[in-house]
Amino acid sequence: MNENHAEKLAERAILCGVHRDLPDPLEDTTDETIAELRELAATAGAEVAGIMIQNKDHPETAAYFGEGKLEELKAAIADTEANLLIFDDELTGSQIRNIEDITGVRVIDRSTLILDIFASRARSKEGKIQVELAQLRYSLPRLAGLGTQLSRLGGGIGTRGPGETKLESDRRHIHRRIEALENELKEVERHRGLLKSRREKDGVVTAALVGYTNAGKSTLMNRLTGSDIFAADMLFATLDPTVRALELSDGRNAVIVDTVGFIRKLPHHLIRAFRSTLEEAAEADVLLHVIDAADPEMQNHINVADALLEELGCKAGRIIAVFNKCDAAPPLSPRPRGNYTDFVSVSAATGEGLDRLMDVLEDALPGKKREVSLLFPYADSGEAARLHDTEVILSEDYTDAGIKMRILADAAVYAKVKKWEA
Ligand SMILES: Nc1nc2c(ncn2[C@@H]2O[C@H](COP(=O)(O)OP(=O)(O)OP(=O)(O)O)[C@@H](O)[C@H]2O)c(=O)[nH]1
Ligand SMILES: [Mg+2]
Repeated sequence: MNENHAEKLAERAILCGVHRDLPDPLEDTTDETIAELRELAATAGAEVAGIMIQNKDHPETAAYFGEGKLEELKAAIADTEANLLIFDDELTGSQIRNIEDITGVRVIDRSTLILDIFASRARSKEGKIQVELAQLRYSLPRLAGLGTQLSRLGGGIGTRGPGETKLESDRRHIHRRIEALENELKEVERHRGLLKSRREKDGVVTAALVGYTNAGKSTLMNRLTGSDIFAADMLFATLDPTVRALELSDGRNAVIVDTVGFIRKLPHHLIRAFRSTLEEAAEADVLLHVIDAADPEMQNHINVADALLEELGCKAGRIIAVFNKCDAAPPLSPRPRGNYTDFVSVSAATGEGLDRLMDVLEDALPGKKREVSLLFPYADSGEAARLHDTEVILSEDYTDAGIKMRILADAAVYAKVKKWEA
């Protein structure tokens, strides 16, 4: 395909939303969700040709906008040569069909767009199954409206996934496919469960990075573990959970999990499909909730992440708020509201604050070992020798008074050797 051809095919989108007149102006986040929709569109490769907002309590049942607004929309499409409409709220099948009939332009909604981005990002078998499941469950109640889209082949937004397998409008076929995918997913989850219980048995402690998309989770993970995970200024750069070994100063075995980012209005089919992946993160011993402190929307992002973690039944003992990008952020005052026990300011980019983050994290992870000085009289030298088999010995001296030792001990070991503490 030559460049001109590609240019002609490029998606030119008009973003559409409803501005609700809410009593509390702070609750009205239309501007922000539209700004985010713009970023989502860009991430999916569409050019934004215009924005159309109607002031209204609720979208209309028939075609989302009222009649007058639809006329305006048609004029805007003609003016801008837009070939795609992206709606900020989930549409029903009949809304999609009606708007497409009226405007003659393809219609998708925020959820389809997010699912589409996820489809292009999924690399692992599990990720691919999860995204396809979410797409199928999303399309089922909308088959009437999506009929033309599902049969459409091609690389455009909203056409990846089920469309490529030509599912057409056969509901039974989709139900069968959903069932098959669910079974496959169970098998993959079982395997992951085995790996997880193996880690538990080996006494490996886990920390998980969670937080709004683009907060800097992967950048931080790379910094802390010296690895090379894809990090980029785009939404949902990470989709598949990645586990890396994390070195702790007391030699405990630890891993850190990087995971998919959160976003406002995350399609609930997607949450359902990704539940087990997200729950694995939520079940870590400690959560690092990474927050982009340089984003003016910081407080809203914290609220969205907290709500999602609650919905996932987050079981982590400790949540540490990691205010990232402090190199580019104003000072944190007042202290942001949120569900966290400790907080640290860092810059994953410059490395500032990372030593303190590691200190706080090491304290929060279970089984923290600390240095203990011991003195064993020679009569107890058998006890001293036994420590060599299981513990980290920092130094050992044979003195007149007995064997002097410095060891790293967790709480259980400390209880056993306390009586020889020097
Ligand atoms: N200025 C600054 N930029 C940062 C910092 N940390 C990360 N970034 C940038 O923020 C953007 C997003 O970083 P990622 O690490 O991909 O963010 P993420 O949270 O993994 O995002 P998703 O995987 O999409 O959920 C990238 O462009 C990073 O370079 C920081 O401390 N300071
Ligand atoms: Mg990432």
